[in-house]
Amino acid sequence: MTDQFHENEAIKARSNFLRGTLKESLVDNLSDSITADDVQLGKFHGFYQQDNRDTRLQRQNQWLEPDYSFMLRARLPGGVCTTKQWLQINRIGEQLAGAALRLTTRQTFQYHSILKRNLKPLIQEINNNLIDSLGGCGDVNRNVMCNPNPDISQLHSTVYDWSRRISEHLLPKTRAYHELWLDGERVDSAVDKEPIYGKTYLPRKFKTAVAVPPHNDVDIYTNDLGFIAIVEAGELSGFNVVAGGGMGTTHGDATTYPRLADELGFINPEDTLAVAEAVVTTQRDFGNRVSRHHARLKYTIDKMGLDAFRKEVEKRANLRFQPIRKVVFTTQGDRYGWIKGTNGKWHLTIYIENGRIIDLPGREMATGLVKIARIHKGDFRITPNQNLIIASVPADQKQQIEALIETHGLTVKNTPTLRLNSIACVALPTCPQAMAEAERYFPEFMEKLEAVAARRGLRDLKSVVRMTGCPNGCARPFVAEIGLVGKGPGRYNLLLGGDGRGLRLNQLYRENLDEQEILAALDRLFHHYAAEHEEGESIGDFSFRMKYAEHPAEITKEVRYAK
Ligand code: SRM
Ligand code: SF4
Repeated sequence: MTDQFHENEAIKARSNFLRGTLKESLVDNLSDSITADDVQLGKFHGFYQQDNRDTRLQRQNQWLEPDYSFMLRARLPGGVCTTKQWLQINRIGEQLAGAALRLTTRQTFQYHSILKRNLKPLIQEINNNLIDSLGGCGDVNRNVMCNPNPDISQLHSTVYDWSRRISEHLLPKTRAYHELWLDGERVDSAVDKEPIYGKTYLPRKFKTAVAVPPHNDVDIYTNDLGFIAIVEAGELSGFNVVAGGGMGTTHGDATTYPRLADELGFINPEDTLAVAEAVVTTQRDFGNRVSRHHARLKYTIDKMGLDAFRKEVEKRANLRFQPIRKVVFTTQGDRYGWIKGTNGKWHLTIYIENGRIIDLPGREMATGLVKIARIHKGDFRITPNQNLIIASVPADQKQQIEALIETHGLTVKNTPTLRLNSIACVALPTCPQAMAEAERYFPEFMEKLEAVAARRGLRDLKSVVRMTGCPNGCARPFVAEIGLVGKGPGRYNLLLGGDGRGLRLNQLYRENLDEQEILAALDRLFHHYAAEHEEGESIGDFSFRMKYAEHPAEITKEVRYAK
């Protein structure tokens, strides 16, 4: 290992396949934290060390160590869990985590505010319920997303099976996870090996998703690797493979950018794992291990050139990509309400504000879902937009579930349309990267935005609105029709022009705006849209057609829409 590599490369190399000193760190009673190296290694086991940012300064002034705790992210391919698992996931959270369960934008769940001493019991408990957290985070393939598509359920099970198989295939093979958390037998490092990743794993995180057109709820083009299901005569005939998507950027650094994935070609289903492995190992060998800001696959592809990258993958997978098949995506968010599946079972998508499973006045998400899980005979599916599908409900149980939905206020009837397609990332107080609020502020912001829309006669406006506390882009704001990206406390960059299908990046409209400025800018846009949009034109397409991002100053000064 030369000095020029990023220090994380040395941490991985000397970690003995992700063991580091995690065992010692966990039993060190002098601090609620773990060592800096172990913080990096913990991610591969699914957890992050965090501290409460609300109390950080106060504790610093009192010479106290930060209020440390841990966040654990589970691996849940395709977001599918049984109702039995759901009940256990809740119980474990109540007993061992200090904050409400959180559904994520990648179809899994997170526990926040776990004390160091509770980390191991919590990991053991979720494993007892057949869920693990291996590769939930870290420089490996993360939770594999899959379109939950309840209305074509026969195909869903085939496609879901592929997402599960990809996830299993790309899991780290080290025994460290079993040894450290599940008290598995210690394995000699000489026999531990990583056939796909090697000793230093990947240069950076890696994300894979599987989509079933016409729904792009997984935002397939924002993933490092995407498989788009091609369906012929109701059967899966293969996948269009896309690679090199990613959202993360750094404010003020033009060498970092959001990027949509490029098309590699079509493959037959039996080649799926070989192609996934070939893309991963190409990234392993060609990715940037010096600068983590430039280490994602999107930069590797831009550096190599798409043709060279495709050839390398073909060589490693021992195949030739076939010409890409035509696909049409029509939607980006979730579809709410009851949908009847082809097997006669019913599926209900419910809105979970910011993915936080919490009881609010008139909206008891935690209690209601536990009651449903106790009687429901099908499963639950977490969507890529932090929502939940109560899936495979037999017709004779629909009424009973509907009654619980009504009693606990889980119906979408009273939720404004604009809110149904909007998401915010976690941000403060747990996220160390947050520059501005997101989840905690978003409901208040949306209420104000909904009032602005209503004033312009757009009460039923449908638009993909996404807010993040920083430009890492955890709520995929760069493919939103209206994106708000945290710049500093109370300040956001406003981006416009996504197409509502996840096929076009939006563009920066104006920078560093406070709430009043954002609402005023969007008021002008809404007014302009209400007066001049074409039949069926979305607000994202409208602002793109009107070239808002290219002329922010002129449009802002536009008198016609100023009042
Ligand atoms: Fe994320 C880092 C939360 C989806 C891009 N993300 C983080 C951390 C772990 C902060 C940190 O570095 O310590 C956040 C923890 C906050 C907390 O307290 O929980 C965090 N990311 C989340 C979640 C929970 C947001 C949510 O509201 O649901 C999502 C968990 C997904 C999952 O289940 O695996 C989440 N993160 C995403 C997505 C969306 C996606 O993958 O579809 C992105 C953009 C796509 C991409 O990766 O390009 C995303 N997160 C990042 C980045 C920027 C990566 C980059 O290439 O620059 C970081 C920072 C980093 O990796 O250094 C980050
Ligand atoms: Fe944290 Fe930034 Fe991700 Fe939001 S976008 S969760 S603030 S890293």
